[in-house]
Amino acid sequence: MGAGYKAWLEYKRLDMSGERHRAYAAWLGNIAVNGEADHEVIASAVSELTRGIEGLTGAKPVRVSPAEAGGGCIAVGLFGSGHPLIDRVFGAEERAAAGPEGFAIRTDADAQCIALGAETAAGLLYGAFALLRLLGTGSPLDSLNVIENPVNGLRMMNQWDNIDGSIERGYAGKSIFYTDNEITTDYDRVRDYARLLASTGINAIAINNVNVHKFETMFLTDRYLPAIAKLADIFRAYSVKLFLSINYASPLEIGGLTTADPLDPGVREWWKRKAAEVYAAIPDFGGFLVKADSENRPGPFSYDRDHADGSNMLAEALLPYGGIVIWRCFVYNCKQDWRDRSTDRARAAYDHFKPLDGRFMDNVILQVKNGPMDFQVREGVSPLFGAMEKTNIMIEFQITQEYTGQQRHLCYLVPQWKEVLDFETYAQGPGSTVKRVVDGSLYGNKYSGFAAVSNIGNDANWTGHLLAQANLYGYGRLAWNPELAPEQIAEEWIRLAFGTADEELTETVRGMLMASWGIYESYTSPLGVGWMVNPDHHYGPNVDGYEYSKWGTYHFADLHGIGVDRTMKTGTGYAGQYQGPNVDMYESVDACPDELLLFFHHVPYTHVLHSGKTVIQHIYDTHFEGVEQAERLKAAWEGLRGRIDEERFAQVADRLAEQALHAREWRDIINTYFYRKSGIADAQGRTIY
Ligand code: GCV
Repeated sequence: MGAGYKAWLEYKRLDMSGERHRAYAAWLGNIAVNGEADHEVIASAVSELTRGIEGLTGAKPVRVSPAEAGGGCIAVGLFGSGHPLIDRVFGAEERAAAGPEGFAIRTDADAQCIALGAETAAGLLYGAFALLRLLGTGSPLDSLNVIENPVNGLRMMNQWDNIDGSIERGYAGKSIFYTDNEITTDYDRVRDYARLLASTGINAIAINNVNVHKFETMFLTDRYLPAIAKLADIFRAYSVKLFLSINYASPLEIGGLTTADPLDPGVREWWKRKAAEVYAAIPDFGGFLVKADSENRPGPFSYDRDHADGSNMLAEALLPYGGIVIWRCFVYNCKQDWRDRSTDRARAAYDHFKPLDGRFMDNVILQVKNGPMDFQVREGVSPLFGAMEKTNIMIEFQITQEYTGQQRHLCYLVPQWKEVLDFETYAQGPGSTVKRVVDGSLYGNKYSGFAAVSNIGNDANWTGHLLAQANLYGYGRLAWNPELAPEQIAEEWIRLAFGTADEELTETVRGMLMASWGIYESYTSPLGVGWMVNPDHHYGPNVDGYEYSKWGTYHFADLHGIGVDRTMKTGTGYAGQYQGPNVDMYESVDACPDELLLFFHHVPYTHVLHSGKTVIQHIYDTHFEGVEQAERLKAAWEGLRGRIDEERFAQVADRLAEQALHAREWRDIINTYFYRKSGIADAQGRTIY
């Protein structure tokens, strides 16, 4: 097991000589459970508590029955299951307050226990991890009184793993799920991943890439289903439901049919039979995740049908088993002519899906990327959020850092996600934030929630860049509760990963994480315009890399100016897809926030920003500053030498050194490009090549 493998479940020994931690001992000697602890999810909770407490305190708690508990214990039990301590501690009100996946934790001096109660086994598991988080971050135990429920129903992870062991946009090694066209039998690693996910509250996972190729199409057959069922068994013990990405053309490719037309009775029958087979192998199977008519994947368009027809057909097949269809809205023309200025990729998802509102079955959820383009360091928020009153919507984030430094650069993304979630859509007047669309409360949806593309692989520390673990951790925490502050999430991760006691370390790393998104943005593509990366692999600067391509990703820089005119008056009209005051804000070059100026407007280089700087000077300044800040990240980490074990220290030091060097490359290519285009010199006379 390499350094960083345990991630935030490190359970590093607390300094037990301090008063607070000495007081822990009074509570943690026994775990009192009744017979229900044989339930596999409750067993996971108890085993994690045992493992965690042993690591943190050095003393392994003993599992006892409630009758044997004596003075001082953790009592773990379901409400109403006859556990005397749980019955005694939690009254009707608390029981009612902790919903299906929620939990209650209370220290009760009279009952001499810390009681952890829940309505369901999943709730107990989340409560166990919450209690361990409290211990690991040094909270006092003598007056705990916590009731928590997840805000979002679905809290999902999307793996873009392929059966050959590769991972699309994976930056942390190979897949932990597949090798050489077979499903892994390294169940320990999968179990440890399930533990990491469950510890942050994740409750669903799609285990294969949304681009479903030849062999993955066969996941729905006997060739793979039994092995997939074994993975489902592992995740089930951590209350994580398994989903599969499916190939829309499966009836053709593995079914021997001549069509995949969603209205063809034979096709519908085929999917029903498939659903029956999948549920026979995995009775609690979650459902299908579908990328259709997107980036050359097959879909209903081939048959002149729309996305409601396509998704409803699958939903009908899954309905008898309680399964759901998660249908992605990343649908756009990827064979655009760059000469055509009227087509705007940013418009595409809204244009395709908004007219279908009200036509989707109840067990269909549309999965919408946070922005209308593709996980850029900065882009607008997708205007689809709030636009579909009668449709279940979930949000898709990208934890893997495809466009944000590929886990070679530090980029803590929680602040970005938080900004998106807090975005005001005005769909139902003020207060209609994105987070209320995706938690289902704005329109009272049956299904809703979060999905994100995972950033893990088989690297020893899971994420390649050790500090990128904070994104994985933070995603789960935010899906559980979008009100959490990015600083708090960062601090939790640091204390859990490195140990709670070192304040200087905590402060330094928190500062690095919090500054990192801004730093990355400052030396890469400016003012929301996006891209400027090398084609295909998307790493490193290439200003015109996507300028004359078919992908719809342009900046339109010439000698006069730069930016995409997305206004209604003179541009693509995209600004009009927003609602309420957002329309005017984005339509107006004066009201548009600086950071999105070039996303919405084409302006001269001499245009003056709200900051008082011209666009060109902003580009130069941010790129020079960004490199200095990247150097400072490196220096800040260097200051922690000796406070962290050598291996983990070195892992991060290497990446930060690479980042600082690579930031120069970005700076010089971007600055030189715009100097050559505009002919305008840097006001500070710094070197531009
Ligand atoms: C899985 C972008 C990525 C692709 C990805 C796609 C998607 O285009 O570059 O790798 O495909 O998004 O989200 O479907």
